Amino acid sequence: MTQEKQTEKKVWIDGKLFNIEDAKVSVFDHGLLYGDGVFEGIRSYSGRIFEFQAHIDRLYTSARVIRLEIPMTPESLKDAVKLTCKTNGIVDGYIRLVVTRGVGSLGISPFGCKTASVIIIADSIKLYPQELYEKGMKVISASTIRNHPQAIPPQVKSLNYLNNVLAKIEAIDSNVLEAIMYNSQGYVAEATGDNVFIIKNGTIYTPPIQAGALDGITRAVIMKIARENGIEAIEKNLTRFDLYTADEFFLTGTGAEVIGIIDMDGRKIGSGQPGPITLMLREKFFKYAHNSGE
Ligand code: PXG
Repeated sequence: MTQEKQTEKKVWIDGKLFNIEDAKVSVFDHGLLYGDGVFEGIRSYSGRIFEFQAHIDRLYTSARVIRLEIPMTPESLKDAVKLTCKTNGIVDGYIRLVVTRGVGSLGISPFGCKTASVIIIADSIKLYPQELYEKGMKVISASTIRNHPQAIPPQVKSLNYLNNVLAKIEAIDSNVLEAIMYNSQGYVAEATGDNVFIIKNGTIYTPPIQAGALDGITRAVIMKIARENGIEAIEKNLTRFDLYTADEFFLTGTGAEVIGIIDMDGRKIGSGQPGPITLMLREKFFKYAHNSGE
C-alpha cells in the first residue's frame, strides 16, 4: 500500500467514515431539495479545534430555530469531529459540519423526514489569495440585501446561502472578491461570509448582530483581543459613509480569518494599505488561535 492510500481522505456521515467517492447523500434529502438544514465552518490550528464549543453551540442553536433535531448529543458530535480530523491527519485545517433535514418525500413539510443527517468534512480552505492578506483587499457594495429579520433570521447558519451567493457574484462581476451586504434598512450587515469592522479615531466599530449579521465567532474573539489590548470595541449601526471614511477597515471570519480592506466602491480606505491596528489584531489573533482550542 502506498503512503497516499493510507492517508486517503474520509468523510463522516451518520456514524460511518466513507471514502470521498462514496460520501454521498440521497437526492430526496431535504437539504438538497429545499436547502433545509444548518452548517458550521470550523478551523483547526496546530492540531487543536478553534473555539470548538462556540461552534457546536451555534450549530445546535441554528438547528433549534429551524426546528431541526440533531440526532446526537453535542459531546458525541464533538467526538465524531475529532475522529474525522484524526483520520484525515488534520493539523491546520478546516472542518465543515452539515446537518440536513434528511430523506423525505417531495413536498416542503419537514415532518415526513425521519432523521436528520450529520456530515463532517475535514479538509483545508483558503478564502482569498495570500497576496491580498498582505496588500489588502477591495470590496464593493452588494445590491442583494441580507434577509429581513422576519424571514430566516441571519443568525441562523442555514443551508440557504443564495443571497450571499448572489452578492459574491456581484463582487466577482466587479473584479473584486468580496461584497458588503446591507440590511433592509440600508445599514451595513456583513460581507458574504465575514463580519465587518472599521476603526475610527482609535476605536473599533462593528454592526450589531441585529443589523442582520451572523454572530461571528471570529468577530467575538477579535472584540475580546481588542479590549484586552486597551482598544474600545463598540457595536453600532454603520452606513456606507462610515465605511468609506474609516481610518481602517477589515473583515473577520473562520474562512477569511482577518483581512484588511483598502478600497470600497472605488474609494480608497485610510492610507490604502492594511492599517496598524488591523495588523496588530491579525497577529494577536493568530497567536491566540495557535495557543488555544481543544
Ligand atoms: N457571516 C456569514 C454570513 C458567514 O457565513 C461569518 C459571518 C463569520 O463567522 P465566523 O463564526 O466564521 O467567524 C460567516 C462564516 C466559506 C466559509 O466556505 C464561510 C464562512 C466560514 C468559513 C468558510 O466561504 N462563513
